Amino acid sequence: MLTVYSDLHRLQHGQSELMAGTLKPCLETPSRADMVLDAVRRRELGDIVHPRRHGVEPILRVHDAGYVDFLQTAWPRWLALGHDCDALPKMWQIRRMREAVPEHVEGQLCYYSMDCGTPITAGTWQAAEAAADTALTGADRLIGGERAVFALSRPPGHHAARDYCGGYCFLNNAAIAAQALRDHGMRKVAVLDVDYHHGNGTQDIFYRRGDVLFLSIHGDPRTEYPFFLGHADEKGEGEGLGCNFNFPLPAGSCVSTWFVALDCALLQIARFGAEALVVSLGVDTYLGDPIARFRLDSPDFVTLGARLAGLRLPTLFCLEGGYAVEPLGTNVVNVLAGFEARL
Ligand code: OKP
Ligand code: ZN
Repeated sequence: MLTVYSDLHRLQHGQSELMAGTLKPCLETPSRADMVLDAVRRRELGDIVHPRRHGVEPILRVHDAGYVDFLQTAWPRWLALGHDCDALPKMWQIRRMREAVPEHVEGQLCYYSMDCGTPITAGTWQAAEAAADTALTGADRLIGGERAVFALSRPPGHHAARDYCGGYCFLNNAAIAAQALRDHGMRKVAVLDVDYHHGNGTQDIFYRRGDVLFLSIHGDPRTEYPFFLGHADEKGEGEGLGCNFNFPLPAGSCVSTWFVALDCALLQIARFGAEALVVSLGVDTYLGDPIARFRLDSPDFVTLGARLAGLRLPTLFCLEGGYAVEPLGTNVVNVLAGFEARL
């Protein structure tokens, strides 16, 4: 399988995220991509290519122009305030407050963020743009006839919505790629999110769309991050009604429960008549993950890959979460190898 990778991911290296009342070192680190790239090489998955630059147009197909402008300008504007540390928001527009974009960068940081775990740093825009280019190059290859491509995208993307960042995500790589597949002639595209956390950003982007099916298997938001989206009764709206499927599972769910949900999701993808599949590939479903509570073991990821291959669709894998850094490469490449074994 072809891998798309850019070293520019290193430009996103935040110092800290707010966790349990204190600032802790960021869990979403450059070493994550190093581990995955290392495993791709060790297991001889296939060629590794650099992304092609696509510019801002395909990003603006799914993201709000004001939000993109904010991401591009936030760092110099933050520095101009005299700060010498990463930019993190500290308040939110909550119920009954005004939904208007503030003028000051500090207000905009709050307006355009979903949490305080997603620091904007000097290189955030460049890294996020490179991650989007990585997914877009993967989409190009699928259009060109490739059966499957791995976009080793970092920072991840699935929590980034039309106009906000959060959950370590800035640009929604999987959504940008799914839209590019649509724009290049794929009539129906499915996005399947297997990360432990609900893909609220991807759901937000496609919620009113009938041409992109979104499905997510994740820890039940009644107890798990991101709390405010990902419930089973979110079915889509308007044209998109019936094109959104959430499979929330209790924290601590066992492997067989997880695979039952996967089978339900795969059935819906087949029924929808998708012409291509984008997988938001988070492996924080791993039993050793520090911030998630499912129990998949490393060999289960091979099974996951094989099941996905059973759909017989052109498939783009976009890297999302997974914070047990040592086994991260093995778990990710297990999915890809399991997929190839069935092709
Ligand atoms: C990103 B992805 C737990 C803090 C959780 C946010 C989690 C973001 C997950 N103490 N903070 O979906 O893997
Ligand atoms: Zn996650």
